[in-house]
Amino acid sequence: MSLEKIAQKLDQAATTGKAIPQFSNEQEMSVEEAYAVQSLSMALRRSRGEQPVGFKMGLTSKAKMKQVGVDEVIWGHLTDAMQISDGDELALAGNVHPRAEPEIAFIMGKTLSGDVSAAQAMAAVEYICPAIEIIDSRYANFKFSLSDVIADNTSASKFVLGNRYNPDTDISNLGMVVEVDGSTRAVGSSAAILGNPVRSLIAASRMLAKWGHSLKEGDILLAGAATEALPLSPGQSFRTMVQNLGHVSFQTTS
Ligand code: OOG
Ligand code: MG
Repeated sequence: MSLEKIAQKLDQAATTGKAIPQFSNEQEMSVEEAYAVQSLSMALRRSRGEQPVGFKMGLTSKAKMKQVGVDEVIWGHLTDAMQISDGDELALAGNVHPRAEPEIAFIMGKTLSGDVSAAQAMAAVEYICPAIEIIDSRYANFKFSLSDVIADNTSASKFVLGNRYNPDTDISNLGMVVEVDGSTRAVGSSAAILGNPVRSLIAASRMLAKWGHSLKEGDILLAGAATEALPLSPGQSFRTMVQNLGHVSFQTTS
């Protein structure tokens, strides 16, 4: 199957909510080819009017790597159509098998590209926010190889940002709690994200440059989940609290 055809199949699965078999069962796909598919599927989203708003890092914590059985850091694209407002409702119809996970987001104030130090990375950040990512693998049973998940835009579906905070807040080891309908369902620390979420920002700068992208003023970067993702069902209230950064939430409907 051509890379263009793979991008179309993934796009169709994402727009219809119907799972497809993972491509790695049928054919070899290199990481380079997988990022090319990701880029082709972004072109399809852009042709429908979606605007890029930044990037996401994935599999930056051991909990996430273990949950999906892939142990390499990956990145994907975010668009305006993926963002929902803090406290909003999210209809689950049209999704395959959505899950949600607690994250921290960076909002860039300046361009950041290539190999950078932690100080350079943080100097380019305008705000940090507590965040939730809603992921939805387009592959049956949420099963995929490294190349499969990259081609699938790293399972990106939706995201929610909480209030913006000044980046001089120390984010290296903040407690993170996930509540579903008021009950604690997962607990972690921002230190689970590559030891410090700043390392995810540094990795993004380096990895994006390799593929001809950079973080620009106003771009959002999701640093990756600190705990495993939790499956969603209709009628839930999903909330993440990050120590010193308040909370962010959304409600599911059918
Ligand atoms: C891949 C996306 C991983 C994260 O925060 O680790 C990710 C997946 O789990 O389906 O977004
Ligand atoms: Mg994520």
